[in-house]
Amino acid sequence: MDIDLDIQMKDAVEPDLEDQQSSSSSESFDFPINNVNYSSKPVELTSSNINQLDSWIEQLTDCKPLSEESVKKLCSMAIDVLKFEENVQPVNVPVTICGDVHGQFHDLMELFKIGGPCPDTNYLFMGDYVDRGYYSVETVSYLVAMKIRYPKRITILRGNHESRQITQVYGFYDECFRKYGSATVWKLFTDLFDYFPITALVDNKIFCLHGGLSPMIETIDQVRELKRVQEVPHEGPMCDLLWSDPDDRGGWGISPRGAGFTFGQDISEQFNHTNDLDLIARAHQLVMEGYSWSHQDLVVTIFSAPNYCYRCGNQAAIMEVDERHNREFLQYDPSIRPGEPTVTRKTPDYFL
Ligand SMILES: [Mn+2]
Repeated sequence: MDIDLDIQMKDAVEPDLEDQQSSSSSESFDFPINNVNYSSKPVELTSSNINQLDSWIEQLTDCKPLSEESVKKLCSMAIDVLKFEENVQPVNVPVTICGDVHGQFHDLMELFKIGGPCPDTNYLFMGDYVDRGYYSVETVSYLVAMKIRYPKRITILRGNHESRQITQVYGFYDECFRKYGSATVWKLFTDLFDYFPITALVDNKIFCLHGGLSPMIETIDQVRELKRVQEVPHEGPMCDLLWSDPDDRGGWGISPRGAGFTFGQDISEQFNHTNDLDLIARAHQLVMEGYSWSHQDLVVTIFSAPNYCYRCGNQAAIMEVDERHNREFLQYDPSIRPGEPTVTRKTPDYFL
């Protein structure tokens, strides 16, 4: 049984609209303009940048957040890497493909233990790094730092939670405010999210993205033409790629999430045939075993947050794809989180 605890778009939209009507203090966001420049090349890392990144990574490995000043540098360096990536970022095998992480930092460390350390193992993450868990700041800082440090070894796609609107409702905004005392770090990261690639293509055969297909997209080339450097829109092809879900019913359906669509096996068959694909790999839905096949193995869902929200009791999984395109799933359970109260359903002694 698949349980879907992910959110509905309308849940996120309504409080925000109310805020804007009832309060004059709501911030106005200046969205960066689409200034992706494919003509020049990313700057090479200097040895001082490498030292800086290594010390940030070391600090973050201990789950200690970076200073606001460091986050500012980190995000600026990350834009200089990510703006050169494509809407459909090419990725080579071997690679280990991962789903939602949602701020569960200690489980992310467990993921790297199970899958092997980066950069020895190549990684492709399919979005939703923030919200829900207690350590969105550390999680996204760590993954972004690794991306800059090892840009050819790790790919980080955008999920529907890498958005200004969603993070204001589901935890990341509040966590930034709590840990830094202002919204500055949240603003830096959400401005950075606009540059994240929205899909990846593994060896021209596995199409990877957070959500799913769009009725407005028939070919992968159409994804390449999108202007991605913007807040995740409420509708349209970019929204659908980050929000849609596969469904047992055929054709396109209205999504209960209030954004994106559901798509049936006929849609997946057509898309994979048109684009000469073996597989669509996506995340976005909680699946109890950590991975789940649909549409007669044309679509796989991967979810990498064990015991999601610290209460769902699910396993997590990652999918290794080797040089010969063999796939292997590695499943794992939640890590121990030191210093945190463990929630227990045991009856307190005083009731006995
Ligand atoms: Mn999602």
